[in-house]
Amino acid sequence: ERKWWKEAVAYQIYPMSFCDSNGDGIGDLNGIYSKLDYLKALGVDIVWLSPIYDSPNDDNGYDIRDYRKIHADYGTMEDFDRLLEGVHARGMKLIMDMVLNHTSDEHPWFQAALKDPTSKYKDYYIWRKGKADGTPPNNWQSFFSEPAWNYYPELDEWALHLFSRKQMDLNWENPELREEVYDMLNWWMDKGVDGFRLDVINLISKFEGLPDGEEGFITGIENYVYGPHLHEYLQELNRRVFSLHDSYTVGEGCGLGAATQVSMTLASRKELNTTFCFSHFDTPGHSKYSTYRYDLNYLKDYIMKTQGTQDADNWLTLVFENHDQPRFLSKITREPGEIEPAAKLVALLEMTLCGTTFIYEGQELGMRFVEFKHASEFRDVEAINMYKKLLSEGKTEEEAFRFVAPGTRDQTRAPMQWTSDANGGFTTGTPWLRLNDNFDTVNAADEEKDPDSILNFYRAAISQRKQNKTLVYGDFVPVCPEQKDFFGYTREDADGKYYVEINLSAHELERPVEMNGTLLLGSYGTAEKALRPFEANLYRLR
Ligand code: GLO
Repeated sequence: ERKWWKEAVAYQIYPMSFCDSNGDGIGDLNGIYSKLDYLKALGVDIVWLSPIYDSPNDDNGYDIRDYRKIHADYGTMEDFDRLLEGVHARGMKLIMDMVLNHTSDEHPWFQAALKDPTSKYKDYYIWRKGKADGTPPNNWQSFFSEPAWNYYPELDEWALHLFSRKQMDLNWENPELREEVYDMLNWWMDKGVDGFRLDVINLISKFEGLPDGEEGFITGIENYVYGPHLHEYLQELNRRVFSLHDSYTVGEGCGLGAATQVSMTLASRKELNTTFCFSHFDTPGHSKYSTYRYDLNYLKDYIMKTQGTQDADNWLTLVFENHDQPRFLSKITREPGEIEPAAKLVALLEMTLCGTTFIYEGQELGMRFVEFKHASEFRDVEAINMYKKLLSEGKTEEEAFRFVAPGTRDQTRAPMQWTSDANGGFTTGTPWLRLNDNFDTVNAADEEKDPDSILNFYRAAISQRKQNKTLVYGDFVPVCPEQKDFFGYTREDADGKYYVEINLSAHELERPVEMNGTLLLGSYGTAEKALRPFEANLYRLR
């Protein structure tokens, strides 16, 4: 069944880093408003805003203090309403990032719980007595290099936090809490937003008794990554909120493989429309902290497996970059001559496969890894905690810095590069996080003027996807799938047949097969006898 969100190109904005309109060094809603025409010209259909709610910003807004208030750094509710209108006036949709697994410890619910343990709000969170020896209730570790429990002497109890010590996990077993959440989500939907990106939504159900976990990278994770009530809660969310509106939902499935994620998105189950899968972000044996050359043959395998799971009942997402991961482009190559074709390769792939496609701000410009100079430049709580932990384990400052720098989430949170002016045109003030030094050559203004730029290639690839719905809905059939370093496939339905050929390597490659078609878009402009490094071409066959 065809749906607007299946055909959509979504664009993730990290508001802090997108565009600053008032010179305080922090991006804001009016800054986003001023770039709506840029987004429209790119071909964006859905704008996704990372959290813009009132928050002490321990985790840059993923720690919400008030779900119904705009963070003062970003503007006011009036600014938000104007932005939403501006998005809709351009025929685009807006989805909100929603953090439902936890709130800030400064949220009034948590504060009420602390003040009065008999209040109903106490049970909105997850409290336990410590062990007899004074240690936490279990051995769980948070995602941010700390134990997952805070001790509150006033209650003589511990409260669970899977992320930072200021992000307190909500108790989804409490029906009153769930009611508050549905009310709040419906309030945003009634305002006119078009859906939600749901942060770590698969973590909301924890196993009964919160048993000790097996010691590992994140000790305890098996006790909540796919909890016993997850499907029940998602169905309730769908029944009480999503299905009441023409909405689109994308859930973040943290620590889940592609196969498990499908269980949350089958249309017949009425839970979420789509989820993100990140298992292709790094090749096996590597993490976001490794600096290595990503082998695109691995990506090809991943795509062949996942595109196959597409059927009438399930829909995928295509995503290569977000605010939690280093730039994908820089994993493929850091060789100056290869960067442009590699960026175009990713663009062509994304716009010719099945799935709702996501672009992360700056991806369309070929923004790349940031050469951090010192740990004092890190702003991300995950990176800072990890750095401190490494020091406490005996690493030198230099060693700890070298380890964290390539993987810190600050990598993709570095401000947008709009122009070659001071601070890349992001702000007239002092940016909250350093920019990449290369904004004098990599920036939107210059790329707009250059017909061969990465930006204009993204525009062209998106425009092909919009003109030819076969690229969205057609059958995916691999061509010469055994051929190493080569990725070929056709997309076909009653309306047409298209062919994509890609050289996955940095060397020249003989075509394993010649197809007779019209070149619609090529990363080198025209096609030649052999495929050049990372060359990617799209043809119409009929
Ligand atoms: C990824 C999120 C991340 C948040 C975390 C806590 O896992 O997108 O940025 O820090 O979920 O809310």
